[in-house]
Amino acid sequence: MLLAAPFWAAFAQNYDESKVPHYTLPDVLKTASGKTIRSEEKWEKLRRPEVLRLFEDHIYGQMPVGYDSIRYALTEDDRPEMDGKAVLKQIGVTVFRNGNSVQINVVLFVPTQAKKPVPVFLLINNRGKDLTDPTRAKKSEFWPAEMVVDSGFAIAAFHVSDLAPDNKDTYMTGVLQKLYPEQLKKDNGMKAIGAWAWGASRVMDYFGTDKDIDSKKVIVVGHSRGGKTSLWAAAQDRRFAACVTNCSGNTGAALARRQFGERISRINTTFPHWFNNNYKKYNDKENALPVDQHMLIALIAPRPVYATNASKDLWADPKGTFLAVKAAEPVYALYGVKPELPKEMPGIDMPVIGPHFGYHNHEGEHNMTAYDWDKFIRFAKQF
Ligand code: GTR
Repeated sequence: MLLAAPFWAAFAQNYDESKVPHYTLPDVLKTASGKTIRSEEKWEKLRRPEVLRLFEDHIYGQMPVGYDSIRYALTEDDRPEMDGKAVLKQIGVTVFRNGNSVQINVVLFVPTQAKKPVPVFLLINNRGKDLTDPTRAKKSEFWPAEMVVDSGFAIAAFHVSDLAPDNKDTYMTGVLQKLYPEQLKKDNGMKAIGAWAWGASRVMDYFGTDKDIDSKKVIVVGHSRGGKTSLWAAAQDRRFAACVTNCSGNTGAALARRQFGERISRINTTFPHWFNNNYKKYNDKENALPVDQHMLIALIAPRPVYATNASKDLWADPKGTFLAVKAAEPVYALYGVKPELPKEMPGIDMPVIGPHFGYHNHEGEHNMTAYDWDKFIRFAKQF
């Protein structure tokens, strides 16, 4: 008798390097019409827009441009915090379109002593709101505001739930239904991750108006699903000066074709509200994708990118992440950026820090910690 495969068989993950299938990455430098790109100019004019469109159409969805107006209002008066080392600003960024609005709540600490305008780290917070507690009653390594302020940077955060709830049944109740309902009707329309990245760009709009902040030095940071979002935000919005993608794994910084750890079929089943409808076509068909994740990193070129992993987080495929960053190097080379990462993946806790590429695989579990932030700060100090 033939037994039907158990339901979890489709989700069985491979953690065995020897079982990684042979694969060929799509050539980031070859256009759809077969031209090989050899210059920065041709990349920007021909290939970059093409690659961006492929990611929109097949994975993250369209990034809507345009709204009727935007308003920035303090939700609390600015006040000194951290024993006077920082000023706390809390800003409501309200975006209006067709009579509806969405408010993004931004928490921002600006170091008092630093010369203004200051560079800023912006965290896309996908975890508990209390991790970015403005009162500092609760402190966390996930967003170590004191440490970042002490190193002379401002630090900001917003929570993804202001844009789209991280829930398959309610994700559409934020930006999507209120501002861009047409996106919900399209197979290449954005969903939650697109909406979160859109939100990061609206906070970027705000930074452009804040005299304390150097809006040319905004580093967008995300962990895991937030790290998938920080990459997408930096890829499509070139105002972000640099990107940190922490343990972002599948459909983040890790190569899909390795089929190691989490796979597209699994992510699309558990989180059907993250990526567009078209992406579902690639369940168990990684090789049919016209892109792989090295091309997402390439879209950020020549801006610096720091990718991390945790040694016990095989789900997020540390090696596939390193290889994706490596495979983006040819596009950076068009801008005159020499390879900075070694040929082989560096060992555990052997960070390689910039100036254009950062990578480390930290001993431990899937998380973002003070260890990681310490490296991000060192990375950011180089540019
Ligand atoms: C997991 C998911 C990963 C990653 C992670 C997280 O359940 O499979 O892709 O996004 O959640 O965000 O912590």
